[in-house]
Amino acid sequence: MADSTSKKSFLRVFDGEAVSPPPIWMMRQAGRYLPEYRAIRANIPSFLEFCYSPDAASEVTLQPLRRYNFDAAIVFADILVIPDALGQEVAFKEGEGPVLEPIRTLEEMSILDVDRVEEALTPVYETLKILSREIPETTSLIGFAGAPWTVALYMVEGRGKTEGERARDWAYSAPQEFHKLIDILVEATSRYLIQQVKAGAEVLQLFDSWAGALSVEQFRELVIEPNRRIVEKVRAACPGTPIIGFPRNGGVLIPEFVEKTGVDGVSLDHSVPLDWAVDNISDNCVLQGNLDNRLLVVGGDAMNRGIDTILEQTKSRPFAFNLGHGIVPQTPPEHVGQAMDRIRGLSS
Ligand code: 1CP
Repeated sequence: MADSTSKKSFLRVFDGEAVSPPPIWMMRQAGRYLPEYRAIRANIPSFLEFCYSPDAASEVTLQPLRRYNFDAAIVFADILVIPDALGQEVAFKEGEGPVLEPIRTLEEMSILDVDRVEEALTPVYETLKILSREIPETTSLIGFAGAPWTVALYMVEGRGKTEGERARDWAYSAPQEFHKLIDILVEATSRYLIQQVKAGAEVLQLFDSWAGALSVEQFRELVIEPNRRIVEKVRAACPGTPIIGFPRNGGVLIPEFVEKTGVDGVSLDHSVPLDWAVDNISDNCVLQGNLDNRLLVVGGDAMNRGIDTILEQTKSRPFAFNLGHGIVPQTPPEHVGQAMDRIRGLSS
């Protein structure tokens, strides 16, 4: 008979267990800091095509697992596959990041077709199926999507490196119009996540990377409520699949986010004091985070101190180790291995 320790450690935290050492994965654990990623990326000119190539996408998902033995793998894809699947023009330009044909009126919104999404994203489900067969049996498989506000920001602005000013203005000046866009995204994202679970995703994460750009009122309306609706829809179809929210830079509104959305876990950015999170976020919610990604660039004593503080502050709670935001390309790969050893108590 299976005892609790035979279950994957990342899944055990969602059963309420304070696993020690905690399970570890890192946002953007696949990516440009790894030379073996850059080698594959160099052969595929279009980033979206890369996301839609199950062999290449599964290979780069596996690369960091071979080096570091993470407890979870996150499927290689991007949050902007949703606007692409809805019919918006999306491209990734070298040195510039994502570029989209902006949607700023109801008429421009009318090109979006929710009914295309599930089928258009079949390659991502294929990647998940390959990964379910190929990841080690102790490793959990994570599926993901961007949360509606964060995806809408890129759809409206047409590019990254903004604070979502146009999107926020639109949401204030014509809330009914903006809510139409959010409704489309709630539906498309829910269907996409449900298909990911059917293809083998064991845990889901919703990235709301730009949650912290909003006022309190807009945070409730554009972050909490859409995340809540997605959790409700996905849970109805896939009961038992843990869902992690990531309202990045949500600050003091994070406990309210957890309570109202009903997420099973919350990923915390590096500005959140973990002792405060332990005291203020419901015990039923797994905490995840929140090492500053700059500490992985710097390494050494500063990194070790950051790790030790996190472990100390979370030892009584079901917790998964992660960063406050994704690994940056300048990160020396050996620092990631040193961090893993430190977290697992394999170095002094
Ligand atoms: O040139 C390259 O190789 C492209 C770099 C890259 C990568 C590796 C992009 C472009 N996306 C990804 C993969 C990716 N994106 C993953 C894969 C799995 C993993 O973590 O290993 C995930 C989960 C994402 C999610 C994502 N994409 C988010 C949410 C998380 C976050 O970082 O805040 C966001 C905001 C994006 C948009 C995006 N995609 C790529 C870039 C450069 C950006 C950011 C654009 C910007 O705002 O400047």
